Amino acid sequence: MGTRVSTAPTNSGLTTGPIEGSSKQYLDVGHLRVPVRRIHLTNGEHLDVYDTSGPYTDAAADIDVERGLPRVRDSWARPEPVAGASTQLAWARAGIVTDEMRFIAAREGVDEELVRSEVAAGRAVIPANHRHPESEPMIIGKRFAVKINANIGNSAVRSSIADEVEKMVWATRWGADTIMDLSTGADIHTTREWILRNSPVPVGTVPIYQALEKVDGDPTALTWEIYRDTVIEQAEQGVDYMTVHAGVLLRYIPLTARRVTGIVSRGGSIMAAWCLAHHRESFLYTHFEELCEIFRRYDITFSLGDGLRPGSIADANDEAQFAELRTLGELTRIARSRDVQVMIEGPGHVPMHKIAENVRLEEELCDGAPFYTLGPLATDIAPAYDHITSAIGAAMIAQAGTAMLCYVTPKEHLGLPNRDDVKVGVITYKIAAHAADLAKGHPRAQERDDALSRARFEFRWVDQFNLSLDPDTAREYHDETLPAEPAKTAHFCSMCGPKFCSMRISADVRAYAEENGLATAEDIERTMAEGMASKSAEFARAGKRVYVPLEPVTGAGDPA
Ligand code: IRN
Ligand code: FE2
Repeated sequence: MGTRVSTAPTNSGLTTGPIEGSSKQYLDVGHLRVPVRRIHLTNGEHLDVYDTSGPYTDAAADIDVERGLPRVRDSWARPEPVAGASTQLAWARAGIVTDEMRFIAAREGVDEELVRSEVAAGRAVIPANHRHPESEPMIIGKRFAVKINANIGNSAVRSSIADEVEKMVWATRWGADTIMDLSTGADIHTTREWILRNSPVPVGTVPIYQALEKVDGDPTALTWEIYRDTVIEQAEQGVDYMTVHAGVLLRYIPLTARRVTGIVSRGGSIMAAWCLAHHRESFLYTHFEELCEIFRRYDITFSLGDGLRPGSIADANDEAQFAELRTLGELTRIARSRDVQVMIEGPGHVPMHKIAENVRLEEELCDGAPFYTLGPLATDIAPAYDHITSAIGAAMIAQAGTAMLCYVTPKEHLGLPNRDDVKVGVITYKIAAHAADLAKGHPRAQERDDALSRARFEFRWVDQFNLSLDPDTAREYHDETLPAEPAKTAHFCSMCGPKFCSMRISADVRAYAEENGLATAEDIERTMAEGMASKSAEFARAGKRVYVPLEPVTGAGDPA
């Protein structure tokens, strides 16, 4: 096992090198090089999967954090502005297929025209600031693979800048489609600069957080001018999408008074404090058109914030939440009329029976703009397991049409996530997103399930590990009880032991059927039944123990 590199940071402090069993490949699409992760199987086959990890998993890449990633998009064609707008939305509406759209079509395995028409209709967005040429374009929309976002960033207890870059590299290694830098505290500008110059995925921010730093944490001291200048500062650096809590209106704030958990959104609470202190309408709302002009110049995508999202099961789907959503719909129309791309942020904490209503209303009120939700947590009773409580809601809401899921880590509500928490959060959300892709019939989703199932049925253990979302942990769990190399080809694992492996019994049944020339479905069924009956008799004879004592693996092949 000398090839295990995926968890070892290199000298630069970054985790580089291929994921176990995979190599980085590029598909040549005209002058575009579209990355895929090729998983190599022991039977000579391979499977190419969507790859978010950028050059970091390319064994041949020469990574230098100080220099940043190659500015790939700089050499791509930039179409002429359409009526003054150089945005993917403007181009899509004018019938132009951009290089970004072409790249995305190849990545997703869909037609270019689907990409263009969904962007033109506002049902999908491509967050790609002109000033972030290092990024590999991706699309967020319900007709495409469900995406996940990982939040990184320090709070008052700060880590070093290199640590923040490593968090981004680490999150995208495991499959984060975008990352949001939610840093607060010192060095916010420099941290973001390093992340952007080294990020192969779109980067999002919440500019109100930095604006608040500039007024020493006093929300009432915020002004439109301070906020605007912060947005421009971040736009110049290349931030691809920004959360703007412009739907928190003065008159909605009283609607939260009787809630169990009030306003839980950071940005929402900052804006509510400002509105109440000045008794004026939010400057984000009153200056929204000016904001659109800035966003249009760089092609920044709005992520209209859910400042009034429910923070508990009790508050789900209440008046405050849906009043804000209606305003987000109004703002969506304003942004789109200026050729600015928009997605809509959603909850939060919602019990399962109230999830579908969220998607239905969002699509109706916001004219089909992509929905981007934070979970939602399907119950409040499991702190320390909120990656799971939220992945339940996330899978359901994604199946119902949500385009991107903001991950939740096991530390949610408890503390700042560490490296392991980030990985667990990302993998958990990949599961939710992929489960939804399968349910929605995304063209390529099932390929990987089928490949893994075949490997499992044929006892190709190494292939089973490598096809999984987290090969390292799968291998580690297997090796905990059967560490010897021959166990990697054994026709059982320690869960059922050699005698009671159902996969092996069915393989035996198939072999028996073949040898005896039994070919019809009925024959096979009868043979299966006989096989099962004989195994059941064997089970009874053996003393009806479900857990059999472990037997040491003695040699290669089938030891039983
Ligand atoms: C996603 C959906 N709803 C909220 N989010 C994310 O939560 C958003 O994208 C950003 O990362 C974070 C903003 O949190 P506050 O400021 O709304 O608490
Ligand atoms: Fe919460």
